[in-house]
Amino acid sequence: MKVYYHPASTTCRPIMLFAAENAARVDFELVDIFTGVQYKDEFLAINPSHMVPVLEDGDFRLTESSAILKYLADTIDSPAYPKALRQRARVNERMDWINTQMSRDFTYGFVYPQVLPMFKREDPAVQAATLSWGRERARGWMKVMDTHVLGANRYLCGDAITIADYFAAPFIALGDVIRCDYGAYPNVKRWLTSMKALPSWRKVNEAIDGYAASLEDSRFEAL
Ligand SMILES: N[C@@H](CCC(=O)N[C@@H](CS)C(=O)NCC(=O)O)C(=O)O
Repeated sequence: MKVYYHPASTTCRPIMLFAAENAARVDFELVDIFTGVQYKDEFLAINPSHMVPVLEDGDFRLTESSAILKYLADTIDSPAYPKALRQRARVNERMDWINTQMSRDFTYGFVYPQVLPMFKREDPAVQAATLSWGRERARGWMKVMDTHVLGANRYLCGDAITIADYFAAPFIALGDVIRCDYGAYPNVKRWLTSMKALPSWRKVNEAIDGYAASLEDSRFEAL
């Protein structure tokens, strides 16, 4: 099984983390998205949406990090993607929530416009409005995550780690780049600390941690 990836990509790191923690046999092939190779015909034939990750298993090709994680978990029969209908539905629910609620506002609406040039709005007024909108909505989702999604639970779906946790952690940890400390969200902070304690976390995240370090003189708005 092969996964086209980039080590700094927030949508690739959940797959890298899950594979590393579960000894899944995956060959990772670098696509250097910072050089624009994803727009060349060769890669567009692999993914017309010009994005990583992309999984290849024989002649089967799959895009979308959430779908890839589920496929990978099932190929190794992982308990992190339970088979029981309601447990599985809960994992799917959490992953969709991270993808379409939290990530849309926190990642794409608040963090990326501050740290990735291609997401930064040229007009300062538009940039300020984007960040203000993203921050307010992200604060709301953090509160929901803290109080209702996690609450006293150890992980996003209860007391056992699932692929929802592998999926969510790199998105939430992006707050480190803009120096969010999550003090206002103690359950989120506790959960993220436990995810960061996974043996593979540091290695999987070294590219993004290096990028964060390169921005240490920059000023950011945090939550
Ligand atoms: N919805 C996709 C998003 C993937 C995505 O945003 N990939 C980014 C890296 S994090 C990418 O490849 N960007 C290159 C581009 O847009 O040209 C998923 O979850 O897999």
